[in-house]
Amino acid sequence: MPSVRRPLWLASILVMAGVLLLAACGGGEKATPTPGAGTPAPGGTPAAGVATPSGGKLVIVGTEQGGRNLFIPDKAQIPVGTEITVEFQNKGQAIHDMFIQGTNFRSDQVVQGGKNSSFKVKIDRAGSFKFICEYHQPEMAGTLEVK
Ligand SMILES: [Cu+2]
Repeated sequence: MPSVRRPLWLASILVMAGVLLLAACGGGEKATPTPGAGTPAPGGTPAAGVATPSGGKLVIVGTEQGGRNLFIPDKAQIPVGTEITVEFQNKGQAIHDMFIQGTNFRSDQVVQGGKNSSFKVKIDRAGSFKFICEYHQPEMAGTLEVK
């Protein structure tokens, strides 16, 4: 009788989902970025969020926080077919760079701590592009939406 089998089937799905959820929560991959790791936290840091161009200029920061190398923010959005100046600011101590994969657009290959590197970007097709620091990939990466 299907009326007997169905609840069992449902129950096992629920158990599996529960196990998956537990596994997802238990995974230590996303260690919470706890403050106090010597991170200078300037008031105006654009924390999460998505960077968008202002006056034709898009600012992306590269830095280190809590032993990690990262872009802040790690999401940006620009209009399709429009030239944008990306100002990559290295506010960390290590060397970083910024390269938009699948394009020829990139910062200087060596951007020392405390230095900036500006470059022009114009992408004529909509899509999602990954940008990386070539020194700290895959950890240091972000996503540029062109739409
Ligand atoms: Cu880097």
